[in-house]
Amino acid sequence: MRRAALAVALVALAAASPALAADHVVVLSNMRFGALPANLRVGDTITWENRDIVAHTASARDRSFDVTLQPHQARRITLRHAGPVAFYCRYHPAMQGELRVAAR
Ligand SMILES: [Cu+2]
Repeated sequence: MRRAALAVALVALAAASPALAADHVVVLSNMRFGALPANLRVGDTITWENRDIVAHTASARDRSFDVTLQPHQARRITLRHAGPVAFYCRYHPAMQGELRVAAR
């Protein structure tokens, strides 16, 4: 009986241990967002890397993130919420995309 309780406790502990968060990169170049990472999870980070000679932003429509990227600047955000997150560039609204973030 006691051993069963211990086994249950160990399983619960394993389930609560988060897998390591991953770091992802999205490159902005030629006035567009590059390939978007798959398998995003809450707690992961995205580094937005602007390779253009003009400023851009990576702005979530739900306002969960909003970074301004000067030319050749990179900035990192952490994904805080699960679900689809539509985003765009405030300076160039035709630049847009959607992240799909799974719960951890
Ligand atoms: Cu832009």
